[in-house]
Amino acid sequence: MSEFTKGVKQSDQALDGSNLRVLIIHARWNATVVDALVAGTRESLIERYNVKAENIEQRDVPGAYELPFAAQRLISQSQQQSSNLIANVTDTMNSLMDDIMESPSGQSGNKEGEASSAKVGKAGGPFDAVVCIGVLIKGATQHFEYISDSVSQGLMRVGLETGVPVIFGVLTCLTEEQALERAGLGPDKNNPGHNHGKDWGAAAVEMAMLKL
Ligand code: DLZ
Repeated sequence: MSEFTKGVKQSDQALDGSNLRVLIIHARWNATVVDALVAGTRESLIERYNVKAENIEQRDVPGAYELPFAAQRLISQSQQQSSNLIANVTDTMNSLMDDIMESPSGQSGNKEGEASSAKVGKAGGPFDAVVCIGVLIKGATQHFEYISDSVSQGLMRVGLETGVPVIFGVLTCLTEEQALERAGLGPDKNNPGHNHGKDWGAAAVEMAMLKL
């Protein structure tokens, strides 16, 4: 018998996601399967990799086709908000310094700087990784091919263009049964299949922490 086992081998690195901010975007098409995949992703992020629940943002879009656009827009917004916050804090620090330099005792009664610094937390920071989740099931027309192709290319492009890892959490299945099995919802209660969302959570943490 072959020793080959299909699937991803776990990373040898010790991965601690406790300081990461992760965005999950999911489609509303094929919701039963998508919901199970989202749950698998969250479970892996939180329970296996210690990502804090409050550092996971979740958004939904109509269908898988919308995932690349949503990822691009939400990543850009989070990066923009974060630069605005840094600019505000820098301004406040500068005016505090001016205050201190101008005051005869060399002290400032202004507590504004403290308050602003406290706002620079993970809650408002840029996303370290994005997991895009959808389920495409082949129908009688060419829709499946067009959407699968656009979504896979689009998500890769968003990741490369923004510098934020975008995880391809899109199942492209020929049948509903295939989709259910890949979300751990197969008909065999003893072996319902592997929930791929768990691998996507792991991939998000590993790619967010990628460094030399
Ligand atoms: C139109 C369509 C079809 C036929 N199939 C799916 C599918 O299996 N999974 C999915 O996530 N979305 C599907 N959609 C919707 C498109 O992704 C998209 O939402 C619409 O074409 C509007 O742009």
